[in-house]
Amino acid sequence: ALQGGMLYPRESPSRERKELGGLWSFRADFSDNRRQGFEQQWYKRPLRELGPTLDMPVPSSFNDVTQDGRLRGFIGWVWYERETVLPLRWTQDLGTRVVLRLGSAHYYAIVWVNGVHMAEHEGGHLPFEVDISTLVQAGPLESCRITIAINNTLTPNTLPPGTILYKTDTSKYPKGYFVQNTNFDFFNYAGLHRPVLLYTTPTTYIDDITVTTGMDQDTGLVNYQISVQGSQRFDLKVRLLDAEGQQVAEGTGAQGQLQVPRAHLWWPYLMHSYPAYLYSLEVRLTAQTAAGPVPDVYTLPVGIRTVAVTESQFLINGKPFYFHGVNKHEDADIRGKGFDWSLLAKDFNLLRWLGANAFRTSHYPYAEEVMQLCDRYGIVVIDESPGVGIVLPESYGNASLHHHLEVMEELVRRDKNHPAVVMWSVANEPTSFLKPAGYYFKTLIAHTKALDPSRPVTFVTNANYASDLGAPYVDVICVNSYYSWYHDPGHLEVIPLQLATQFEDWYGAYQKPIIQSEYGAETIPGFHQDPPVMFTEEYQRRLLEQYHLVLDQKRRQYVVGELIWNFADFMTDQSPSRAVGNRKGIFTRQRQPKSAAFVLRDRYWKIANEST
Ligand code: BDP
Repeated sequence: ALQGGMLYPRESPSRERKELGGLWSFRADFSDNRRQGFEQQWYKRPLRELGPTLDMPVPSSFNDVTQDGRLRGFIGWVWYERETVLPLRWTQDLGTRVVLRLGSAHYYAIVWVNGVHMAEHEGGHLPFEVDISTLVQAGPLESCRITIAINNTLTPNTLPPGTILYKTDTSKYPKGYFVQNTNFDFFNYAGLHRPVLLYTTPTTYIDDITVTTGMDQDTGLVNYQISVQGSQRFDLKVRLLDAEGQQVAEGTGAQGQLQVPRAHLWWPYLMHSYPAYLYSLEVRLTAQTAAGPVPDVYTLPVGIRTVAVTESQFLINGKPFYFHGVNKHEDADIRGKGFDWSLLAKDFNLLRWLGANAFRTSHYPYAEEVMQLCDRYGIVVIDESPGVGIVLPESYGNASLHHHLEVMEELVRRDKNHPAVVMWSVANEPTSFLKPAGYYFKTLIAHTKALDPSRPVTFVTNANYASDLGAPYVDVICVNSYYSWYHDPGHLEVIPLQLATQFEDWYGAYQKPIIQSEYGAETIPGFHQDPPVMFTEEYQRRLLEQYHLVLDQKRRQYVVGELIWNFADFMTDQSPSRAVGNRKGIFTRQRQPKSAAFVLRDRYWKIANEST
């Protein structure tokens, strides 16, 4: 089990934060064994003293920032470094705890501060942090140098898995030549993708908060559990404030239940005239120290809502909810998977324009700032782990399973308090028909449910309903299909029969609600032809419309959602079947609409208006 909480670093009267965004020094280790950085101990001295460095923006992927093609496809260790000046009150006040936090580092990261090894973390999509107080307060230091080495290599035991293929035919490849293979199509961008920051807390501090909510008639129930680190001598007070800042309930102690008469519920976008209502849970800790009482304050947004699944429905606050939305990627020009506020704001404006009420975080956890906006706008989330491309038999072994369980622990720890998150997805399109997949998914799903009994769990399948060994354990069936694209390319007329059969087969076998979790067609904007042919805007529209015919029948029965593949075009590995990336977006990579976006917009608003 994991040590400690992973509360998002928020400012408060007892907490400060200092962002370390901007230009960092950077060097990729191009040596043959990629280990020169370790042999020469690049963390011991400023990076620039040991050779040339580049200016690298953080947060960003490093791949598309320079004109160097070798760096774009680089596999191995890259090194980031920056110095920062520390406020005196952080280094001289021994009652202050100073924490270095990385929103994500893809894929494996090692962190040094002033040459001292501080932390290592595996996994490219979840935060980690390290307490650096002792180091910066011994001295005390006025500044410190942060060095981060990151390796983007994927192996059969990483998540996502990948394989390094050595090309040994010396008549074709130079000595030592290798390539990274993956079983997913998106580009394996790497680097410091999310904010890096320092923040402080008092030495006795609020370490974690877990909130679950319920309803009893019109009384909202907010169950809370707080964990405190540091000393054992403290008091805890909690207050729940409404959106106007008025106190509506209060409590004391590390756990309890707050009752909110006539509570405003957190409703999804377009399902209510006042969607996404958020309360604030203000947690106030007072530690009793020799020097007197020392406070720590943390305020958590709370949405009161319930989630339940029946044989044929997905219920939010007891009402049937239909997911009409998208699958996304964290992907854009230049920055790759780097977090960017402008992009985030644009994407949410597009989602609302579209009338989308949901998305899946295909195929890895997104930045915490994304999840916060979902809470605020009422965009419902299927929160997916990086379990994409679990295809090889080796990837079902104990080492892989062990790591996958830990990733689910990290994901639930990070995202458990978001009202927008209504379901966990442990994987996308695994070879769930392979023999070891049964045990693997049974264990993984049971573990996730034990971590969070309040939400349903699924994984996304493209296997045959009759041979899928993971499907018996999910709460909702999520199916991807590409009729008239990968199957029967060009034959739009087969979609109604094939799609209806798909739904009837799955429902017949499991009697569980179904989400069409992917469907779509590759489209180059500006390509037009009628009658439609593949890759034109007309073909994408027509394919969607054929799917919608069947979805309209089945959504009145047991189909509870449809998520288009994909929100926007995104970069992929180079291959003969991809013309500068995957073009199944209804928006271009620059977030401009293709014709299909208007089809979906009409449809989503129509569905939303029917249900209110
Ligand atoms: C699906 C995958 C998705 C791909 C898509 C495609 O889940 O990640 O991008 O196919 O090929 O199978 O467009």
